[in-house]
Amino acid sequence: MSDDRPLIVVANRLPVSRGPAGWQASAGGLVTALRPVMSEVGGAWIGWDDDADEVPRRVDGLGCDLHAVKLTPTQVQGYYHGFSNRTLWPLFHDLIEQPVIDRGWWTSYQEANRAFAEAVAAVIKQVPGQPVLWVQDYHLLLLPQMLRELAPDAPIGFFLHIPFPPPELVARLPWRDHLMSGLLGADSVGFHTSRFRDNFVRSVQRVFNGVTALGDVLVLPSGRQVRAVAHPISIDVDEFSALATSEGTERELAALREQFAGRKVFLGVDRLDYTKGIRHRLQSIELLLERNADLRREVAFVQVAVPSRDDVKEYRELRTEVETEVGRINGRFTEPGHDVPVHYLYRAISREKLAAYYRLADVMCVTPLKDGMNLVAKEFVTVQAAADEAGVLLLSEFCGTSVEFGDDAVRCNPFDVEGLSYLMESTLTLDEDDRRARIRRLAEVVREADVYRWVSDELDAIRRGAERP
Ligand code: GDG
Repeated sequence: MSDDRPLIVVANRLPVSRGPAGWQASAGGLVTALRPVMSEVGGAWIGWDDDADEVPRRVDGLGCDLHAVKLTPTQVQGYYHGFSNRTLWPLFHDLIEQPVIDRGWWTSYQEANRAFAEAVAAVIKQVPGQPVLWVQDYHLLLLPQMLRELAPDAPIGFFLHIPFPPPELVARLPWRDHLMSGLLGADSVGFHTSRFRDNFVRSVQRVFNGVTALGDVLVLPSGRQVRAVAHPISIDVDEFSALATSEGTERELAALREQFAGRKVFLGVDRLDYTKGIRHRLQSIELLLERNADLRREVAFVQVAVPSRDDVKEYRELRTEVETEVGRINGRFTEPGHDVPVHYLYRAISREKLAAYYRLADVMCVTPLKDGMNLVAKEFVTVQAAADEAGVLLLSEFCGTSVEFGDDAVRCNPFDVEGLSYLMESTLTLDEDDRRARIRRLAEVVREADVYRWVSDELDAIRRGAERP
């Protein structure tokens, strides 16, 4: 359906932010994934922004119109900080933190989804023909059904960027029926992996009687059909390959190579989120250095921790814990006259610097406790292969990426802190030719299924789902 129909993407956020130089396209998993596509097919992007009245209609490099949804402070608190980030996020990530059930938040979540639906209705009137509506992520689980009521014949797709949990966890939500009905308003509901898709299908069948699953298709008691599909998200491979050897990246890399000369570099790049396994990773690093006094001068750990949701209590606590652990490791193992073992950057860095770190890394630690996909892993292998580097990817078995990557990544269980520390140690002795060959094969996997493939698979599923008999 990248035919001539306009595409309306609906996501919690608009893909822009306001910096000192004005409005610009912003960074982040979802934005990274959709930007190339929106530039190609055009259309509109609807999302919430604090400064809704000031958001410009167009921003360079996005290729689509922007429409901002206005929410009241109470709605933002309940819908976003509350229900999305403190109820759904922990519940959908296997209870790493305890989800909070709050009726006021649920009211705000419904109101906010309704505000998004009204915004979509207004935009539909402005675009020619029947647009394709593509809803993104856990903030908007109710929206597909609301849109179905507004535009009964519109092709509607939904994609979930985070894991979908097993039915036993969904059952904890007092509003599970509403949420499942919300999703079933779509023609196609997409997930990163078939395990998440199967969890969804089983949850629907547990919540509603009389739903049959025939392959990818769910047949509802009304006879309506909904596709449930698994489409792993990916990256723009050409963009990251070019970035790998760009002038800016080479410049940054030269400085980093000088700074870390003579040391092996372990790298972590994550939003500062409790799902990403940063605490466990640091504990493994502590054990590694405790066991190996010789490594204290020979290895460096760089952790880029991008600030995230710092108005949520659990995230502020996580930051304190991470910073305490970094301080403890450096306090215990820094030797006078030598550099600290752990370099902790609590900020986002430029794309060139990010690519330079990807190239510098001897071992990339992608060790989430649970992650829908994890684009950092895909970016790392792509950048490394493009520059003919020979780093190692240490990859959690609990992220979507590990389903595609198989044994060319060093697979780990991040809950096993001691085991992880031994695996870290073992990566230091891997043969260079073997490492380079693995990186190449992993990069090939990413190239075979890049972000363009993801988008075309998704849009195709929406089109097929919308072909009503
Ligand atoms: C959610 C799901 C799923 C990171 N630090 C910097 C920076 N980044 C960019 C990375 C990457 C993106 O942010 C992070 O994407 P992830 O996929 O790793 O993680 P989430 O943000 O949790 O994304 C996840 C994703 O949605 C897509 O569906 O994979 O499972 O949780 O692109 O490069 N970019 C820059 N500076 C940084 O410091 N410029």
